[in-house]
Formats: sequence, structure tokens, C-alpha cells
Amino acid sequence: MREYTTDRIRNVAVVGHGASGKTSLVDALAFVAGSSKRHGSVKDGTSLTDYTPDEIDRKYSINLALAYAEWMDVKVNLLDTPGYLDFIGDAYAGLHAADGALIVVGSTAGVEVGTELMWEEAERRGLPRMFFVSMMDKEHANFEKAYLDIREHLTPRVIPIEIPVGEGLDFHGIINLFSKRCHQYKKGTKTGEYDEVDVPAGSQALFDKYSQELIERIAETDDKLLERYLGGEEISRDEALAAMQAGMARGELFPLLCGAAELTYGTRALLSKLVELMPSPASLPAVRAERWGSAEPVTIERTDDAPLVAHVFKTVSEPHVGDVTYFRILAGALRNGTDLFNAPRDVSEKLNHLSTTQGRDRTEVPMLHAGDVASVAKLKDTHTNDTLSTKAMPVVVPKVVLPEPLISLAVEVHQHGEEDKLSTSLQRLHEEDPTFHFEYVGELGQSIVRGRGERHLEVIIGRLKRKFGVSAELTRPRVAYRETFRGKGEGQGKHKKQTGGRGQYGDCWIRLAPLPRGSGYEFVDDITGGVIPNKYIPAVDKGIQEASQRGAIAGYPVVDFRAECFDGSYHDVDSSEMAFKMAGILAFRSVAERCRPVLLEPIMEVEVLTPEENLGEVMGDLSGRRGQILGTEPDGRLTKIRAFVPEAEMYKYSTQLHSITHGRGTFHAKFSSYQEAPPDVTAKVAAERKKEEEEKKK
Ligand SMILES: Nc1nc2c(ncn2[C@@H]2O[C@H](COP(=O)(O)OP(=O)(O)OP(=O)(O)O)[C@@H](O)[C@H]2O)c(=O)[nH]1
Ligand SMILES: [Mg+2]
Repeated sequence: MREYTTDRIRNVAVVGHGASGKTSLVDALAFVAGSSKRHGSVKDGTSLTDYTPDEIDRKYSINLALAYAEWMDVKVNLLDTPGYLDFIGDAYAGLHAADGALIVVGSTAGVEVGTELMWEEAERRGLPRMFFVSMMDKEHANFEKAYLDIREHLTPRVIPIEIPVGEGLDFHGIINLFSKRCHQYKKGTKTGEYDEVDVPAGSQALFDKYSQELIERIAETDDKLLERYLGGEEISRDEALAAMQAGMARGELFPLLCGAAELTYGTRALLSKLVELMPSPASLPAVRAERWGSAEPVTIERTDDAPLVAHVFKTVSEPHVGDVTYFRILAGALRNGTDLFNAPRDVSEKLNHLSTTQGRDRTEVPMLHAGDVASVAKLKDTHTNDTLSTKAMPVVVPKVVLPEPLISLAVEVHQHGEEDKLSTSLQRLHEEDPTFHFEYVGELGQSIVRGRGERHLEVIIGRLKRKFGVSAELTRPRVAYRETFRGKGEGQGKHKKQTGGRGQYGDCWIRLAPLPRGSGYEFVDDITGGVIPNKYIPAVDKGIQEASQRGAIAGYPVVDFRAECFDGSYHDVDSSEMAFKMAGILAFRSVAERCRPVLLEPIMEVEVLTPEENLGEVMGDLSGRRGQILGTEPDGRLTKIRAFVPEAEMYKYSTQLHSITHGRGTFHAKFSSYQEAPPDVTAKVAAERKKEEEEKKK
């Protein structure tokens, strides 16, 4: 492979909603350019960038993957991102590593939730953006509708630079509005070949309308051009393209193209436009970094002579290879075998086997120039989001901001004794995918995994088995119930034992009373006249606290109450801290039952975004989960519902919402408070607890 200098590189993240055709497009682009040997297909499990077993089985992208197309002496790095929202962390990582975004919009589906999220993220990053209306050959394809959808929901500054000839089964050509020529595709073409012909008579009216719009829109972004245009002057193709590129760089214009990746129609024109309109890293402002240690801000030019800075945006552990690290060289030229420094981890890494990456295939290269994206295997201790730099100029660059987990499930190993292996393997999987988290929660006695959705966690469990040989399953997480009191009560706890020599004697009287929700625990020392010596009072407090960890209803910790110790007695010889602690325990146990104990359950504050048409069903489902709807309000094209829902009822909510809204609904839940559980729930929880206890005794 030839060397590509910084000005001959483009880094493009291909983003969009799930199943909009991104992976198929990346495959076709790399193939048509001649950089990939075969035209793969998602359906057959042969696509270039959906190459992991998980992806081949499921037929959708899970991981960010890298490919490239060499076109017009430029290497276009294509970052294929997953569209399913469960894997949005990788889509963010793709945008982080790119200098421009190609937003794919399905010709029948139009703008969807995933399209909006990607648009917003690209906007936040100030990335130049281009649209591609995909699958123009699909039945019911509608170019104009997709365009108007983008205009209405994403930006009025989108502007088609080509238009299709025919749609759906009749789709057979694309007119380029700059060259005023039509590409008529050869039926059965494998590599996007076409005959160049005049604009067909039947498309003339459409062509005139869009051409006019294009030139006006471009002229609007440039005063001089506008003046000339209004003066009746012709604007040349090159001038228009240059103005378009400048407009894109400023975030004022978003060109729209179209095609059908599976037929390779439109792929050549798209490649040319990616080269002509997307920025090269050489044209970008200097890299902003922070010097490690001093946090002093530094700027580093994106040239080969600059000190090397690379950002790791993804790591994947592969069987037989170990960890593969994907990184982007922000500054400096990188030679194979170079030692780089990972400053925050204080580790030197030798970059052997530096490779350009075409899907699963890696080709070793002797050197890479500033701006390129590549991979390397077998680094010692470098993970996603780390910066590699030099010892002479150790720096860190901003990280990809990763999304928070949305759901939690418990995980159980199938084979007893594999618990340790489970936790070390899950740690490795977390390093590979930092949007996945896990912890052992002692109170629940369960390992809890957290992620973006059930689909996400199922993929993790699959990897656990395939990569680490640990067979496990996802189960319902236990709920951290609490107990508290509704009423007051008082009583005695007396611990007295006489066994041969020195005995044990502790005696206390306590009062228990409820406190407002969230107040916690309070202890009041109301002893007068030294009926219990001062030195033993903390022991009573300790005993009450210990006993309160197991409440009267179902053995859950009791919260939000006050305990007053107001009377008691002691023995000169037999009393001890131990004995008074026992007295505290006994007192709590006997009084707690009389204070009308109740079960508290954790309540989540939930925000759901759903299309209006599913609103009724989504609300009905929330009510079925004992949800209390607080209100609804419009939120862009969707409706936002706010509700309180018991945590116990949120199990598998993401799957349910996905199914009701056909993947368009999203939700967010956070702990809000503990509330009294209704009697039937209390009875059920108490019965379950009793059963568990009995099983333990067996
Ligand atoms: N008719 C037609 N179907 C297409 C075309 N491109 C993709 N498809 C089909 O659309 C489906 C989704 O395509 P993908 O390329 O996997 O879409 P994606 O955007 O990568 O999907 P995610 O990875 O899940 O986000 C597959 O079944 C493809 O075969 C096309 O040009 N024409
Ligand atoms: Mg894909």
C-alpha cells in the first residue's frame, strides 16, 4: 500500500439510525475503490466491517470498525458505527476519531431517533456533515420525502447536490447538479460503472428546480458569489464546490447525495465528494492538549515534524491476537517499532506491527503520517480513551464522553466456582467497552452488570463465553428493599447470663419512632442518674444499629427512625460493652415488631421519549408497572413522559419499550426515593424472603 501524507487523508465517521445501510455502504465504497477485494454483504455475514461472530449472527453492527477506500490518490478512512442505541458509545467514539460525518438516511425510513442523536453529537463537535439517502432501489423509496424530513427535523441548510432518476425498482441513474450530467448505471454493474448522458427529458423540471436551489443556497453563504449570481453571472463548478466546502467547514451547508450501496449505484460520486468536500487533517486547527503533570494547555500542529500524539478510541480483544488498539494519530509521523509513552498509566509502549485496517484484515506498514487512523496489537497497558505521546512531550487529549448505563441486570455463572473468573473476565470486557460496567453488590449478594440495554448486556454475555470460556446468564436483579416504622413503641432488652465465673449483664429500655423519609438514623441518649453508665451507652446504640440491618417484615435494613435509650440497669461486675450491645439488639427486636413496620421500595424517576402514535400504549405499560405518570410534554418530534416507577417493575423495560415503539422510543431512569410498598407487594416480598431463609437452612 502506498503512503498517504496528511493532506491525502480523510477521516469520515459513517453514522445513522440502525439498519439505515451504513455497513453496506462502507463495504461498497471500499470495494468500488479497489481497496477491498470483495463486495461483502450483511445478509450473508460477509461484510467488511461486521466481521465479529456476534455481528455475523445478529446481522447488525455492534462494534465501531475501520475500513478505507483509496480514491483520487486519497485514503478515505471510513469508521463504520453501530446504529442501535445500545451501542451508541461506539458511535460516539467513531465521531470522536473523525473529521467529518457521513449521515446515512434510509430512503423509506427517513429521519429516525438514531439519525437525530448522531446529528446532535456531530453538531456538538462542530463536524462537517454530509447526508446520503441510502437504498434508493428499495420499494417505496422516496428521495424527496427523505430530503424534506431532514430539512424539517435536522437542518434547513441541507442541500441536494445530486438527484435520482427513478426510484425503487425503477432507480437507474443519478444527476449531478454541479456537472449537469447524468450517470446512467449499467444494469448488473459490480463496481458502480455508468454511462454519462445528458439530463433525461423526464427529469428536466426536477433538475431545474434543484439546480436553482443549489446555486442560490451556495451563493447565500458567500457575499461575493451572491453579488455575481444576482448580477446574472454564471458560477463555475469549481467555484461552487470551493464555496460548498467552505460552507461545510463553517457548519452552514450540508450536501446531500443518494444511491444504492448493494447495487453500487452512486458510490463513485460519493467517494469523489468525500475527497473533495471533507476536510483533510492538514486543514484543521492545531490539536489542543494538556501537558501531563502540569495540566498546562498546549497546542500541537498536525504535521509529521510535531511531537507525536495519538488518541486510542477503541480496543478489542481478539482470540489468538490479544488486544488490538485502534488509534488516531493527531500529530507527528509514526514509524513501526516506535516507543510511545502512556503518561497517565506511566507505561512505555512499543508500537510493533503498526497496521492499516480494512475490516478484520490488518496490513503492516512501515510508517503512518499525521492524521491517519490505524491499529496496533499487543500493547501492554493502554486502553480505550488513553493518549499516547512522547516522554519529551507527555500530553493528554480530550476523551470520548461515553454515555451512562441505563439498565442493570444480575449475572450468574453456570458452573459453581467460576465466580473469580467471571469478575476478571468482566473487567477485561469493561476495558474493551467502557459503556459496560459491573460490580459485586454485597447487599444483594449478586454480581450486577450495567449497560445501555438488554441487547448490549446479552452481547457481553456472549463475549464472556466466546472469549473467556465463562458460561453465564442474565437474571433478575434483587431489589434493595428497606423497612421503616409507621408507629412508635417502647420496650426493654435485657441480656443476663450466669455461667460459672463472671456473668453477663446488660439492660436497656428504648423507644423507637419513625422519622421523615430520607432522614436516616438518629440515636438519643436520654439516660439520667447514671442508670446505665456513660461508657456502655454507645454499645446500646451499636446493638440497635446492628439489629436494624434485619427488619421485622422481610429482613431488610430499617431506615428513617429514631431510637431513644431512656432507662436501664447495670451490674458492677457482670456488665460489659458486649452485654449492653446484646441488650440493644434484643430491645430493637422486641420493640420493632410493635412499631407497625412497613416495607419501602426504591422508586425510579423515569423519562420516556416515544413517538406520539405509541403514547397510549407506552403509558398503559407504565401504569401496568405501577407507574405514576407525572406528565407529558412534546419534545421535538417525540413526546416525553415523566413518571415514577418502582425499580422492581423496571425489569426488561428497555426490551418492552423497544418493541412497542419499534426501536424509536428511548428512556432514562434514575433512583428517586424509597416509598412505602403496597400490601400485596409487601406480602410477596416477605414470603419470598421466608422461602429463601428456609432454603438456606436446608
Ligand atoms: N435494497 C437495498 N437494501 C440495502 C441496501 N443497503 C443495505 N441494505 C439492506 O439493509 C439492511 C441493513 O443494512 P446495514 O448495512 O446492515 O445497515 P446499518 O446501517 O449498518 O445497520 P446497523 O449496523 O444495525 O446500524 C441489510 O439487510 C441490507 O442488506 C441497498 O442499497 N439496497
Ligand atoms: Mg452496520
